[in-house]
Amino acid sequence: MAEAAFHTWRAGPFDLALGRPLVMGILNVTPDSFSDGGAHDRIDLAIEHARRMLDEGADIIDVGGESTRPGAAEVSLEQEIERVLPVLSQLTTMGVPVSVDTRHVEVAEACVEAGACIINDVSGFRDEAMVKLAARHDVGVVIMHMLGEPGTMQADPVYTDVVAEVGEFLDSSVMSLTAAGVSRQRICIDPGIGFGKTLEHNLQLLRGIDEFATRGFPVLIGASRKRMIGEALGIDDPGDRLEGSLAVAAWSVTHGARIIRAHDVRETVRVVRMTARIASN
Ligand code: HH2
Repeated sequence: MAEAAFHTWRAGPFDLALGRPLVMGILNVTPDSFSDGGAHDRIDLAIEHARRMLDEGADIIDVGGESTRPGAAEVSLEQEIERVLPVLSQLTTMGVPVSVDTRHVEVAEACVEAGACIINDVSGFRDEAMVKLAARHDVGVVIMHMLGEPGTMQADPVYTDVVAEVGEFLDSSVMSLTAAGVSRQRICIDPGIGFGKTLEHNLQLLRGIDEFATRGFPVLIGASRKRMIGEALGIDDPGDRLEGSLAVAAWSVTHGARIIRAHDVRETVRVVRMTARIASN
């Protein structure tokens, strides 16, 4: 197992220990996310689900109000804020690390002001305003790679060397964040499984995790229930992709990933803890 260069990931008031892999529980407060759309789009249901994930061992709750699957409905900024803010505010008062999954600076800003300790930006801090926001606050950041935009990203994605190209993108985002004043201890990188990638690209990225990990930042992998698993195993129903998701989680932590973003927290926590235990020789 590759060594994490940092022992902790700094995220606002939290120093998240990276001695064991962390699990980020997914809380989509959307009507149309690809696997759990509509399941938690009422505040009470969302909080109940977050509590369940925390009981099951989630280290971070990732709240998102916009589905980024291709074909998802457009959401206005006001709508996205209306969806995430009440849930996120309530969770932050519980003293748990909460990240906001958004590519919109206005949403990120409202959530950081309400206590979100991580900005999880699936567009990888391409927006200078998002970089400046991160620099103004002491939050953790997840830089994720996405090819193009959600609506069109799966239309024939092409790379010459996907691991190298995704790595170059992440490096350049790291540079703009650190140049703006974000300390390296606050940065986490994510190759963006399924974001403008074919099945083969996703497999290559998973084979390349060690290479991302050698950059010295914690690596996050989010493959939970994704289409790549459906394609690899011939399973259409995202709810039936648990075993494939767990296989990716075990592979990822073995190869140096430190954070796994997951829908099925109980099972994922058990798998990553067991895998890490075997590796901790
Ligand atoms: N994947 C999704 C959303 N946010 N963030 C990071 N850092 N990494 C990921 O791989 C990632 C992410 C997409 O999955 P999901 O939230 O389950 O679906 P949807 O976009 O349909 O809401």
